[in-house]
Amino acid sequence: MAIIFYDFPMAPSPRRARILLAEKGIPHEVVIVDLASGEQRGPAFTAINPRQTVPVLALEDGTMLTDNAGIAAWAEAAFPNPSLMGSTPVEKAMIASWNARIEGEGFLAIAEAMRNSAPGMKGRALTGPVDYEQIPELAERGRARFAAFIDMLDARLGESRHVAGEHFSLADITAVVAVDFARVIRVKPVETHANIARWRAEMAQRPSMAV
Ligand SMILES: N[C@@H](CCC(=O)N[C@@H](CS)C(=O)NCC(=O)O)C(=O)O
Repeated sequence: MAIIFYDFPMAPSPRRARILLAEKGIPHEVVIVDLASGEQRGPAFTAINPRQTVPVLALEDGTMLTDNAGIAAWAEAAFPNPSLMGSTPVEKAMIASWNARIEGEGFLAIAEAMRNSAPGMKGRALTGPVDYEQIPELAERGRARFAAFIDMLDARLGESRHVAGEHFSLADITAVVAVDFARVIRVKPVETHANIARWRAEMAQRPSMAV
């Protein structure tokens, strides 16, 4: 039985896992879950992931990895080369720290801004089986948080070649997806922040970034 990757090409979270799988060269089959038509909320996919989100990676032994955190931890342990989560104790710590920060301050800020304002997300301000109403103030706060995040990331990339240090890592993958995802709130950091533009152009050289 092959490893199966449950994906949706337009969505940012599965893109993170897609890039990771490509960087590590992990063979897998792809099943598209159509988020546009709500397939993630139907009984078939809910049986696979009760949280009703992608990405999911179904391993050969039947284990379901139902988020990026689990997929990255498994991939790094099962396919250690190339290492994307650090080799030394300090590298591992820096990458974990930057990855969490990009998720919390970057990714979630965009999601907060988008899901609390888009008409199509009415009643769906959070992912998952429970419906939550939009809170317009959270959309506003998300935009402000993302602006502060981008200034911080640009300053960081002014002092460091990659997000978490000298080497390419999982933190760069998360940051690329967050920076690109900002288009949904009509923000283009590569046009306003020179260090992000330099780093994003370098990232574009990696074939994985096109998947
Ligand atoms: N923490 C999860 C988040 C996954 C997530 O939010 N995925 C979104 C797509 S980007 C989703 O499945 N949304 C379904 C929905 O909106 O109902 C991860 O990174 O693995």
